[in-house]
Amino acid sequence: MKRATLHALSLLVASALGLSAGLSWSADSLQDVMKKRGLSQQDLLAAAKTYVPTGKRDEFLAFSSGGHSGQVIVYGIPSMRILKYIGVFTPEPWQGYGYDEESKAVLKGGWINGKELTWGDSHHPALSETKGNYDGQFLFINDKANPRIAVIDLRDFETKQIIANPVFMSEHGGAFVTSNTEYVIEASQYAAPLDKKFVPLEEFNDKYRGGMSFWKFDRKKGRIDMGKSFSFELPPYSQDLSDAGKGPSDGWAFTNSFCSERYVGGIERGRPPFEAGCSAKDTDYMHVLNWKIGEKLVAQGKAKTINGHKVIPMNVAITAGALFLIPEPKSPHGVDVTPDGKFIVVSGKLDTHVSVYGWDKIQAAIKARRFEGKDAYGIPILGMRDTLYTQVQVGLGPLHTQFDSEKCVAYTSLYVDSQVAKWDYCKGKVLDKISIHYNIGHLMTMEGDSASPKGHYLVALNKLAIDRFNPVGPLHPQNHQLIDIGNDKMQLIYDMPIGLGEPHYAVAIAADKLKPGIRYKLGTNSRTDSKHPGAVRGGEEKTVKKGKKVTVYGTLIRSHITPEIIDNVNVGDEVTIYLTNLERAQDETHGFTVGGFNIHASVEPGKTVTLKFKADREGVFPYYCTEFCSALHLEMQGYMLVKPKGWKAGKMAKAEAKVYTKADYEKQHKTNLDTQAVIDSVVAYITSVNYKDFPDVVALVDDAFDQLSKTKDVKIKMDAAVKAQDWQNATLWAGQWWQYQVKAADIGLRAKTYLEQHHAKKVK
Ligand code: K7E
Ligand code: CUA
Repeated sequence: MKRATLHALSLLVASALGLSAGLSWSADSLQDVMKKRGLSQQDLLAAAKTYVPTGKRDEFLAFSSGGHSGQVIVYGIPSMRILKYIGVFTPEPWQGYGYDEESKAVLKGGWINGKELTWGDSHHPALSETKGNYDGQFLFINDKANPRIAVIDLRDFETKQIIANPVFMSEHGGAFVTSNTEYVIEASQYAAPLDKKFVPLEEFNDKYRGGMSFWKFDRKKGRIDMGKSFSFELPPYSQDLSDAGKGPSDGWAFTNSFCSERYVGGIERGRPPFEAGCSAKDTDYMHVLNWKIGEKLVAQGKAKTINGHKVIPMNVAITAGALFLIPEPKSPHGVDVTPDGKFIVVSGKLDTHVSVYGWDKIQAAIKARRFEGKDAYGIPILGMRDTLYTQVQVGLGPLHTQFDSEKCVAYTSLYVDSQVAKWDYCKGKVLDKISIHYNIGHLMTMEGDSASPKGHYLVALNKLAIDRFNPVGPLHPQNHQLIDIGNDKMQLIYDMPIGLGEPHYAVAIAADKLKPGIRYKLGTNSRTDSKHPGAVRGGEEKTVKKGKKVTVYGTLIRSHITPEIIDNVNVGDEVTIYLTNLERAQDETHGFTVGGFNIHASVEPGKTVTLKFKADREGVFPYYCTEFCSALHLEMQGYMLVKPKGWKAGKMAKAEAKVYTKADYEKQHKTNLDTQAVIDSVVAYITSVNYKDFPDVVALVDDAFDQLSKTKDVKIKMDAAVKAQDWQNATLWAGQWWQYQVKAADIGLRAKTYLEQHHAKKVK
């Protein structure tokens, strides 16, 4: 212990004085490395395009669906480095998501029928938009299996809300946002009765329904307002993906369908399976809906209420001119509105074409009431010939389309061909194709579904990886491939394995549009964005016992938890622990757990969390900080003692004998003075340069002085012990003084290194 202490100090001194081990550079030339690793010029070019040197950052941030993991994966482009998994529909222990009370409340919002759900089949993330452009404020994502939508705030990358759809049994066409994020769109998938009651399949056509929900987003609160939301009732056609209109088509929404045959299966009864019955016709229907009219219909009281949710009946929407159908070929998947809002691109999975519908043509047909008929529910059908602008043969199994910064240029994924087609929707011709590995689903260009796509890169989200990576068992990693689209010819530049399946869609935003915070206002409940009633400041910590309820108001700061002992708990008591992280410093997160109770919190600077559990058994329960936050992190610990029934304090042995002498105190005191000299030298350096020009360093210096300021109180206690010749406490308080010094020195050195690396200039 003492030797380790000295060693740590000598390291501090050495690094303060700028001493470092001699650097030895590898003598490899680029040619050597190429030869050794079998790399081509092309490989090198790809590496140079994707490599992000240490300390540098990515140009774009991608938010990928985590698929069945129910999470969102955040990674940088072009480096493809994973930055974070955001817990959304699934508990995520590192972030304490699902293990503290605040996040449990968020997850509870997504319970269905009182049933806890701990996973989701997340498909489509959507970034909030202003005038059709990404604004970097919020992210939404859907859950196909349990029809739900989640709201993530990009100020802290935390999930704030999960809502369950009250009228759908499954969904797929979410999350998509309208041009100013007025609404988050969610379309159903497999039809079912909207009231969620039992109806035999024989009554499928009459009683089963699809729908499209419009979730009102309150941007100020950063939450969906379910009370101001509504849905359109739709035929049981297996609605699929959706998109919102933009520019000239703003106010409208589109969703397609893949089983307008209304087939109900029954392979075990000798009937042809769903796949045959649902792909019998040559065309399905694109649904064209007007949500602005929908809003008015709801305001006029023309919606029904089903399960507490406003639903606009089909006949009401038809009469109001808010609902139309257009035939689309054949079992389509994606429906994507072009950046200018003038065209709608539909890909038929079983067709080799993408079909481009002209918005002006659709509008003209609606205006002239030029319908080719009505469907079985009385919805007017616009003619394909009247509305189609062009069809382009792109290849086998077209699924999804994204757009380039270059006008009229689009990219469509070809599932069967395992290719991406680059094509021009104005001229109606294919420009280039590239093979991917393998069986691509979605694809993503930078801000590629917004009103102003940025070009540069495309990511292919492939369904199969097959032979791409080191084998890790029969379940293979997912494969996201990065493609350079900055030139006429597409170039594949990176394979990125993802160990979480199955990501369906992803969205990428220019990194400089995101401005996440680094700390919360002290005492914040991050899941409600409000002041936490359990928050306390340093010095206000307390433990309150009322009957069988023990409530701890605690704090965390390098490197101690207050309180360190919780000893008023009896078996059967309900324990609530509030913890506030008092840190202001960047990245100084503390974690917390008491073993055996399935609780965990990640407490970022300023945050307050609640942990709750029943002390259902007697014993000694260590608790500790779970993030390696500082040199004395392991010592950031405590004990909760749970007494058995009827336990009475008897005669107890003294826990610790007095072991320290005057000599121990003097030795520690001298160490402190030496350390102070190191700190002074670092401070002298920092103040001798223009450190105030570096906000990061200013924050570090503030933090270091904050740590040092705590020594004042400690020194008073130490001096009192010295005066009383209590060498035990004098030595321990001297040790605590040194702890604060070490933390301050640690931060100070980080600041000094930063300044040296950024060539800070001497000031007078
Ligand atoms: Cu094509 Cu759910 Cu968007 Cu999968 S979906 S690929
Ligand atoms: Cu705080 Cu480890």
